[in-house]
Amino acid sequence: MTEPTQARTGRQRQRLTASVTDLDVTRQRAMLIGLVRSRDDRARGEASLEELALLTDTAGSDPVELALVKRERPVAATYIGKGKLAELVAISHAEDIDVVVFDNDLTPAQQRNLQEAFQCDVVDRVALILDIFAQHAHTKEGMLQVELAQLRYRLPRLRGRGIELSRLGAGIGTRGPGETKLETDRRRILDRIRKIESELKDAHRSRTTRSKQRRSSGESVLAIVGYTNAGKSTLFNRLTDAGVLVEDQLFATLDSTVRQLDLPHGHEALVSDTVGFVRDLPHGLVEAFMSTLEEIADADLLIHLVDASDPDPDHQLRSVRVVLSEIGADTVDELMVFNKIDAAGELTVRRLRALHPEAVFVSAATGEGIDELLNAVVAGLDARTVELALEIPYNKGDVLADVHASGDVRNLEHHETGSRVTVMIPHEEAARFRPYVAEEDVSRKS
Ligand SMILES: Nc1nc2c(ncn2[C@@H]2O[C@H](COP(=O)(O)OP(=O)(O)OP(=O)(O)O)[C@@H](O)[C@H]2O)c(=O)[nH]1
Ligand SMILES: [Mg+2]
Repeated sequence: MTEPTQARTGRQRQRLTASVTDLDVTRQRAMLIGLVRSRDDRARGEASLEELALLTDTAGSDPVELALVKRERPVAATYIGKGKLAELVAISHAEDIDVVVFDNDLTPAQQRNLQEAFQCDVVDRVALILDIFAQHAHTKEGMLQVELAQLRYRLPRLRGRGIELSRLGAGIGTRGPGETKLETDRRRILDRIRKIESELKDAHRSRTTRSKQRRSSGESVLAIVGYTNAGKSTLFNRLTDAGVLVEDQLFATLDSTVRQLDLPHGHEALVSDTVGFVRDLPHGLVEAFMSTLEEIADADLLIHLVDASDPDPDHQLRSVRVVLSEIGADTVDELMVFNKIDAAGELTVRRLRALHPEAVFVSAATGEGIDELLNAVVAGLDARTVELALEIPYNKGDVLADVHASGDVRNLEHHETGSRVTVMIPHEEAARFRPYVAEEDVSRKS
């Protein structure tokens, strides 16, 4: 599978950060290489490589060659075997390739060795995603988070490459906020990392204060989450008229936006549009973006948007769940919503409805299903589970029995003043236990 892919149209060609605008902006020609372990792995490998092509395009390079290599285990020094490597090097020379992108993680040593073999830049999926994030981050906090992830990624890769990288600065893996400040000296990088970490901590503190204020105003908070390009921002705009950026591009949204949303029957909520997820989202990036992503874990209800027109919506679903659990949001109630039903085809929609009877089906583009979604949100908020810490006097045995019957008791201790119970309970049922809420209401969610 080394046929050239067509350059995609309609996408933004060049999105360069200020630091590199004075450099050559012609698009790089990229060769993409994926590895599959067995024949059964092939379909997954091809889908992943196709997605890598989209990512490459989004990063501003043209994926002109795609190669899927079958190999049980990667070679320690060069990832792919000698013969295959020679073959691919020859193709890369013939095709005038500027950058080789591996779908899998490369060790710093593999990256160096491959660079020598190909005589051009070699990057992996992580570097590519970091590069896109670097180009798309706009707020101060977003830029700091990306820079932090980039510095941590580059640190072990400094040897012999650092100087070259900081001078070139024209392609994938070389751009980023603060590029000019980026010194190759290890110690300076470490200093910079520490400085960013402390700045992010400050940003985090003010964010936490804001979110506490919101909490105390008693408003419910919704977060739209999902795979990149699922249509989160389109839905967000339809719900709130916010006018955030929508693009047929991966990771168009990096900074979360919060708006007020009017729900049926006079309910109100805050809703946030968030960064999209992707398979194998680099862990370092998730970590660097943790303070942004924490908003998701803090929400009362997640609107989990899935692109119904994707050839494999289930893989989107799974990848998103992996990241949700990484950020501690897997316990937040979730409303599954399939989007783009206008583009998905009737049969697909019917199949998905059968597989996911609890889900809502919408088209954020045409507005179909949106009323149903709003009603489902209200129902979801009502039915969500909240955590209550109660203290029930011993003479109220009936209340304790009621707690046991209504919720899932997580902890029960007997104190002098009464039984202390931690219980997960449906929001609608929580109200009647209010008189027994212990010292501090631990329920962030009611
Ligand atoms: N046909 C169709 N296209 C849609 C629909 N919703 C969104 N899109 C398109 O899908 C693409 C991605 O939409 P976005 O709203 O930017 O997606 P996103 O999930 O915010 O993407 P990121 O922020 O990049 O993760 C755009 O080209 C939208 O026009 C829909 O209901 N139907
Ligand atoms: Mg978006």
